[in-house]
Amino acid sequence: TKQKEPELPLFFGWFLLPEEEERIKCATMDFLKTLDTLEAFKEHISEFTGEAEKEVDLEQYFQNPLQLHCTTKFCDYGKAEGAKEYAELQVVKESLAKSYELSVTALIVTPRTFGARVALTETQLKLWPEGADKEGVAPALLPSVEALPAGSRAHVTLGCSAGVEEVQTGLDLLEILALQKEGKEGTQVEMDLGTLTYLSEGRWFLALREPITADTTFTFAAL
Ligand code: 2AM
Repeated sequence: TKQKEPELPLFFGWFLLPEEEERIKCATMDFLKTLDTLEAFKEHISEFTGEAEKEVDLEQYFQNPLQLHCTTKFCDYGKAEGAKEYAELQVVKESLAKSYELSVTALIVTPRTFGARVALTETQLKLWPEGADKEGVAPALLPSVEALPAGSRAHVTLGCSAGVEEVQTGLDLLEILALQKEGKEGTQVEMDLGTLTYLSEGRWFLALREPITADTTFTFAAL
């Protein structure tokens, strides 16, 4: 008889502690509330609604994920490429259940996703799988993504619009970073939290003046 393989989780990542989750949700919701009242945002409202003039309540527009986290490796219970290798890495095994402080340096909003960019430290980058940044990236975007520093895709999904899967947040973030690198920034607005930049097709990037930190635990989710 075949020996049973050890089971692999859905994904590994840094999970925000419950009290941190509440704090981050409140701060980021306040930003959404302000964003949809800005004239600059209203000018591009049709990219969210499909119609000019129509209003959008961004707090309703994005559905909240169950538990805030920053995915390191999506394993899909072992079906994803490199899942087993990742789970067996010494650094992964040693890091399970350990505490990490994540630093959120920017927020992104697109018609599909709402997310927080995470700036990984050298230590945290050791848990970032090689090649993770470019996984599932459209061929046209690959060269720009390959030119970005490792870990550029690291993020916390804060919400997705109806019918959009969470994996989209990282892809939206990479697209924004690539556009920035090409100097394709549009309108800029100074906000209390930082500088908001428009990057065409309903994409917005808020560079935070002060990073928002969050205490997390590195672990896996089986659900
Ligand atoms: P996220 O990290 O952008 O939020 C479970 O589905 C988790 O794994 C989600 O948090 C999701 O997106 C992430 N995820 C799902 N599919 C993925 C993929 N193909 N590549 C990377 N991450 C993925």
